[in-house]
Amino acid sequence: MMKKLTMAAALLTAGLLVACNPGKQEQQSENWTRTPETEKLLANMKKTAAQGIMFGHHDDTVYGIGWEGDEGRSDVKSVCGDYPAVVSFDLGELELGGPKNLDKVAFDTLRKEILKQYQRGGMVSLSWHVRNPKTGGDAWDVTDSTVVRSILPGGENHDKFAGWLGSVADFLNSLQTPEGVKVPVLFRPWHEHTGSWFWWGEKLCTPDEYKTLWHMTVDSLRTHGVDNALYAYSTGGEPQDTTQYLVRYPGDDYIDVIGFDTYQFDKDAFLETLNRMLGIITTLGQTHDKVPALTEVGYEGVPDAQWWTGTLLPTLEKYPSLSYVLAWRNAREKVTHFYAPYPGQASAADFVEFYKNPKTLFAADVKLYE
Ligand code: BMA
Repeated sequence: MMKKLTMAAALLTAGLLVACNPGKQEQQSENWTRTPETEKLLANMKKTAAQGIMFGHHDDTVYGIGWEGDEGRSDVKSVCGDYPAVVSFDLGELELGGPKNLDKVAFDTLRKEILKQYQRGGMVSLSWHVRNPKTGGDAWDVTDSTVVRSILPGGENHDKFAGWLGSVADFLNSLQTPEGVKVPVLFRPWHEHTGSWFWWGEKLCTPDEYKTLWHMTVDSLRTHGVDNALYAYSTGGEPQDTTQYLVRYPGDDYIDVIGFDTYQFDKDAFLETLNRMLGIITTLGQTHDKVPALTEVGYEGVPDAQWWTGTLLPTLEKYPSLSYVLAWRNAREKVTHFYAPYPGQASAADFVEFYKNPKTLFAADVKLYE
């Protein structure tokens, strides 16, 4: 009930602000602040770009190829000697209230690992492969194209979804050091929405519905006192230009990081997408004062032994304002599904060269909260 009322209050405020201030439609929530550490993170993400590009890896410290839950272990560290500067985790199924996420990692473990990454001076990004609130299926259930509408204000699943946002807020608010400092995170929900494989994807909702989904999400978290989050908007590789990239952009007041996700299948197509999209986010990063990042990338199984220094790095180097690049997970339960090397893997030696390059930054190279 509490959640319902808070949500209603936030949306009412949002509506009033838009009504009184039609020229500034984007500014729907006010009276929110960021913790000093969160401000530092944002400022340092911009600053470190001048030094180089931070390397990131999803689920890096919770499992890898042939191991799970070993204290301090990381496939990336086992190969090059340092942790990634960015570690990402997923909040999928937090909304169900169980102890583990969709990839069977305990939320208590995530909380501890997020704190450790903060103590290293590195950053944490959180995605949310949230279940389908209408059908009960997973994030990839696209059988119903009215799901987003159903959770917006007035929709039949609005109250249920408000509760789900409340559980995300509780988790983000619970990320604290023993001294009570809230750990800043980059929250990256509603990603790859320019494709249609998630229930919030392009063919599953209108641009207005998608933007309202974002406004509702961020306004709700802010209303719940989340002041330790930055927000990332990340498309797939579909947009052809800056105009297309911005079709569903929720507005500068809601977004801090602009990125995209793309994977290599065919090399030429991958390089074309990478260059086109990096050009788009570089331009928009400047004109909108946002931090550009390659929020997910990879070549499954990294079968090209020179991929890191032969394909990825030479392209990234052409876009010096880029903050970070993040490789997807090394699945311990699906051993061909990995995106970073592990000792003995075909691209491991090349990854060490990538690590040694002065333009790549790992955990020991960054101090994001000072
Ligand atoms: C996908 C795959 C899935 C996983 C999901 C969320 O890309 O890795 O196996 O469940 O991400 O992490």
